[in-house]
Amino acid sequence: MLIKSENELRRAVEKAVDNVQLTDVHTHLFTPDFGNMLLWGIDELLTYHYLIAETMLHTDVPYSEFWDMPKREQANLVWDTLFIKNSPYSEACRGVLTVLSRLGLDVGGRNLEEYRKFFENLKVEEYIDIVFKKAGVKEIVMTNDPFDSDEVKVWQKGFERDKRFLAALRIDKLLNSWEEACLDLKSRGYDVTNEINSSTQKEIRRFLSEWIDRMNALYMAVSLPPSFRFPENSARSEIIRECILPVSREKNVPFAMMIGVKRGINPELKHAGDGLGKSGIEAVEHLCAAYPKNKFMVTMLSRENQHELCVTARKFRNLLVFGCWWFLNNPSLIEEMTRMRFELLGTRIIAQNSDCRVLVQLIYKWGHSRKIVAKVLIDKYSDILDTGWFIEENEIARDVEKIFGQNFHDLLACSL
Ligand code: RAT
Ligand code: ZN
Repeated sequence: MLIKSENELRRAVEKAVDNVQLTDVHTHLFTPDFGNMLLWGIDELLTYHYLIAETMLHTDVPYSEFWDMPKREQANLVWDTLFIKNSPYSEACRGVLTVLSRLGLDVGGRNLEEYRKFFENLKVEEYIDIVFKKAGVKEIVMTNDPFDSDEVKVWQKGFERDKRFLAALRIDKLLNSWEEACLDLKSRGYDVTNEINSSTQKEIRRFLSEWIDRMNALYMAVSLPPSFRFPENSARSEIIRECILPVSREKNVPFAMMIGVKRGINPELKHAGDGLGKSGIEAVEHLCAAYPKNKFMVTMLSRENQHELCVTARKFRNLLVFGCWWFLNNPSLIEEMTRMRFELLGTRIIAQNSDCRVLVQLIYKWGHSRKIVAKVLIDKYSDILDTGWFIEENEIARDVEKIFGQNFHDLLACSL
């Protein structure tokens, strides 16, 4: 159907964006086979680390006392502090309200015990179906750490995978703490030494290939500090050059870099204590130019890096930018970034990923992002309609499919 008016445009874009069954390329969710690694209840939702960081700004409860509390008490403190003693309009708080509302709970009742009862009456398997359906999510990519002993046990035991859960091999330890990774690999029978000589390189490649096969991992991923440089004289650089890049090419699994995190700027906050910093784009430029047969996915954490990342992504077909990561996953910044990406990269982006740690967050993270992406898309189509260009409804649906997942699958499938 041909779009003939602004009203029809708005309706068509909203329909396409609301209905697209999307691929979430980066989450921290797991299948139920991973036991309590799959977080899903109301107490998990309230103790999301984004909310813990906010809670600790308002209370004088010592950090150590907070960490010693049982989860339910931590959740009570978060609720009381952020939802009762203050208005919950921060993005992370608003997310909880969106979730409660979309699950049909009485948000205005402000009754935490009632919400708890609702979740206690659900089985996790049926809950997965409900959440995927409400969020319009077709499949999600997990973050799978071959250095996490609990996770390793599950993979080694084997399980029948729910097809909606895809895997990504996370290699932070290998690239950010080589000495520790080396000890770990040694204890698991790999013949490695601290010095990264050719036999150690071979063993690291063997380790990566085995885990990619075992998990059927779609890409390898790492989070990197703002100081990340490539090439440079470091263990990280050497492992990337000699191990990651060749395995990535051979196995056809892109190398995803998430650049700009400063781990533990407030160590007392534990996993809620990370910050960010501006990075350089040169490493990405160099990798894409020097390794044209390698596929890269990149997201950067600092707002200041977004423009140069877009410009770099214009130059290299082996680079796909993805998502509005972590501290950028806020409406004002998603809108700004999405606008800039559409203007510089057209339809060739992965507009968003959820980074969910708690299953039910899929509902709000995608609900909120879809609205913003739709709004920006309407503006962009409207600008081209003004020139006399025509647009068909199915062209809008095509574009939306791409930016919500198809571009990811196309990157995996393409030959360079
Ligand atoms: O967004 C988050 O939950 C962070 O804690 C990180 O996990 C980050 O997304 C990452 O993957 O390192
Ligand atoms: Zn993440």
